Amino acid sequence: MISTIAVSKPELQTQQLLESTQNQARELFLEHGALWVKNAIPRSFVDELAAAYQQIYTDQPIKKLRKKHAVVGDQRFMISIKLKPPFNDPFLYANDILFPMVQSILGSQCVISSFGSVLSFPGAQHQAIHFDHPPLFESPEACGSIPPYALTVVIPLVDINQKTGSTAIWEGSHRRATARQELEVLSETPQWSQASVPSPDRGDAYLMDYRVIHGGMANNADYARPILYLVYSRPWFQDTFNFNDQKPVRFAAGERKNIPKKFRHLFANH
Ligand SMILES: O=C(O)CCC(=O)C(=O)O
Repeated sequence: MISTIAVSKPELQTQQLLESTQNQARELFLEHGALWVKNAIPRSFVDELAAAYQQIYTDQPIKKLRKKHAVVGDQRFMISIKLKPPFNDPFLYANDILFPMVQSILGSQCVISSFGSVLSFPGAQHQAIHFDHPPLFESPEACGSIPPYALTVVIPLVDINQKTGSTAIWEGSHRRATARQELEVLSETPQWSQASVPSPDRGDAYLMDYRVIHGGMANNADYARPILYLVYSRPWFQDTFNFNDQKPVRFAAGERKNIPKKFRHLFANH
């Protein structure tokens, strides 16, 4: 993957990005529509999230998951996370490393559009290649030239490798006026080898512009591949495309009040 950045040990320890790292991250993201951020979150925290996720979601009978959650591919589910510990934590949704990067891209007024996960079970086939949202405007030139309006931060809960499959990303497609035709061709004849493929370890994250062409790859491992995602957007954007049956953000009873006051605006649309 071309667009990659590593958070240094001192940055991770002090939980503060150097201005130069933040600027570099922003430039890379704007150009490529994606960014693989190495060492973004302490692994011990990711392992805590992974253990909770497994118990609450992965270990459920597949029949139950199919009934309650969106099916987004063969043996692949999109599950809105029920916000309660350890998920209801500013360290996750307003992370000191990742959130300033997001704000530098979407503006300081950005909000959380959705908070969920994609769970691919062993044997899941490649997903259909897609945009996360249909183009906002009729004009392809306009769509490619506006600044980002929404982006997804993906936090893998297992190490991602060739076996587990990753998310294949067509870097730069968010800005191409020809992206719609490109997607049509890829939908008929997928060319997975042309895509950029991050292989993040636990603790890494990757960001994707809502306009970038991408698709989840097959899971050929013998264990599930859960990834958490946080979609941030400019405050005016409402994702009516992905969420009609399930809520984009789900609070467990009594949990909303545990959001620190200074972060409540992030949940203003929910
Ligand atoms: O499974 C993945 O890697 C990506 C899933 C995805 O892009 C989606 O469901 O929109």
